[in-house]
Amino acid sequence: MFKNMTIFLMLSSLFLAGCGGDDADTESNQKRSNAKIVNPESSQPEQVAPEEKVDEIIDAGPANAILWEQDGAKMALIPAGSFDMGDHSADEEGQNSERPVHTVELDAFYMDCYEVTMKQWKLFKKDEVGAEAKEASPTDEHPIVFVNHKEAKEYAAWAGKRLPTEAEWEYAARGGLVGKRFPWGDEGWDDDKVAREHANFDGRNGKDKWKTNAPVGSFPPNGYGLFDMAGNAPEWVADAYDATYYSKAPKKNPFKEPKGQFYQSIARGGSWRFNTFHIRVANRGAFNAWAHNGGIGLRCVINKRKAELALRDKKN
Ligand SMILES: [Ca+2]
Ligand SMILES: [Ca+2]
Repeated sequence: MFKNMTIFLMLSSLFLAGCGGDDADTESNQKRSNAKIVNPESSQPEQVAPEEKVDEIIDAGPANAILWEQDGAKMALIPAGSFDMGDHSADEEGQNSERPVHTVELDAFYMDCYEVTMKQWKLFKKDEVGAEAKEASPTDEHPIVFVNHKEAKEYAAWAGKRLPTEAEWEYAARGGLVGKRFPWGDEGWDDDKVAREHANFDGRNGKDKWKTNAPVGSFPPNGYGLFDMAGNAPEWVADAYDATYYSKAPKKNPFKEPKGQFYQSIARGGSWRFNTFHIRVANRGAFNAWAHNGGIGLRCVINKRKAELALRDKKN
């Protein structure tokens, strides 16, 4: 109990310090806080004493995270930084569109720890889930799939968030590893036994028991506390697809803005329907933005500063 309280006080200070100087680290401010710090690696919130519940601090792990009230999503902090985007393999195993490898700099953001679930989608659109989605995702804990790009953006806007840029998605999926093939490392390419310990993709074996989607979070998270960045639901990103974008993208916060209605966007992370080639972190899947037949889902992000301002506004 004493230990829990100590951890809670330390984390309250940490989080509130990031919200600006007018959030003095006082007990009253903490009690009005809407910030919820959670451990993205723990599937169940830790049992906490009543006085700690008042402050809505649940738990904390190595990655700072918040609970986003509108859709109840746990979101992990992805720190500002730079990374090398694209296919790093010496023998160019990926597609031409994944090269050249280029350095990208990104601002900090929060990302949903899990793919958006059927349960969350139903909060947004009551009873509007298609038959194909229900078949691929039989319970509320499975990811929503078979949404088009417009619907994915509408969900993100409803939740007060946005889709990640393609660069943000890949940076987050790498989980702090440098130049690796998958979110967990390089292993699992020649023999997919290792990959099955980490991801749900085509076929079943080992920890991968699913023919279609698995409930979100059925495999270990990556280094940033994000689940299912390889496999399970493929995930829409915000950008329009451009096969040559990597040779001309700006270094800082790159984003290829879609124009009009009939553009192609990109799904990342591969899926339950495809093999290990598609669950590589560098893999880019181009899909018609208006189509539902890609079996694609989503997860959302929000800029760090924006999230902190939103949480502070709720307090006032
Ligand atoms: Ca499978
Ligand atoms: Ca996924």
